[in-house]
Amino acid sequence: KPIGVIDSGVGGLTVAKQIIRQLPKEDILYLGDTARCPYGSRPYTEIRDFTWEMTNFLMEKDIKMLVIACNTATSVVLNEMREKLQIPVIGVVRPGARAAIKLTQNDQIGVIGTNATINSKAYHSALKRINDKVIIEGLACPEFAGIVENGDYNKPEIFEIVKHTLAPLIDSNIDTLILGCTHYPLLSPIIQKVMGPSIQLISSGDETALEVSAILDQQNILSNSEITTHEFFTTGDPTIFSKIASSLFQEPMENVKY
Ligand code: DGN
Repeated sequence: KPIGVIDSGVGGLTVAKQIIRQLPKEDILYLGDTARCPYGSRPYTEIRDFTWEMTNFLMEKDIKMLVIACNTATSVVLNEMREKLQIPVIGVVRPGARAAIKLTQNDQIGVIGTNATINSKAYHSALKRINDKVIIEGLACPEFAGIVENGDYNKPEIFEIVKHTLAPLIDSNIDTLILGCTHYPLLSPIIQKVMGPSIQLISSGDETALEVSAILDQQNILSNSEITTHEFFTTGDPTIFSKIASSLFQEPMENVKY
């Protein structure tokens, strides 16, 4: 049975990539709700309903585990999904928080994400639960996910938008910055340039994949298959989705289904 991965769009591909890298014998079923992305500035009830719709689509395809590869959806519905679903469910917030705590030297951590993620204080709670002395600077960057979904984020004006948005963090004392939206790793060269080389950027993909592996192992449902399938579905335009996926995976991804 496959591992299900959902996101509001292409952002969760940054997590799927790490799962595929760390668990090459697993089948993956990915769904991105590109048609309704971004989720980040929508009311919680809508984020909740949309996330359930995506989940039900994958549940009908009989997944063995669900990865909510979207910080916004994780912040709003992770607990509810865990209660209601009979399969293991993980989000990306706790893994991201754990990775940041491992790396910070001065216990001052920045978090960027959508309005919903930042307002939910999900990272705040996750970080404080691990280390209550940590100082957290949260900043919503509502424009970033849309920039990524449009696919051409290498235009010069994007650099200016990123610089302007991150200005409040540039002069802060953080030494680590959590990319608290799975779309943002696609902007990481630009974010790194804006923040400077001394700031460590954290994407939750790696740590999330580690957690997926640990849970499958614990439940004894790791796959051993030599032949795997990775299927990608989008509710939006498969052409743009394939273009972004191909550049991220550095291989042609033509089997994106609508
Ligand atoms: N990729 C999603 C996240 O991690 O929060 C959100 C993108 C969006 O819908 N704005």
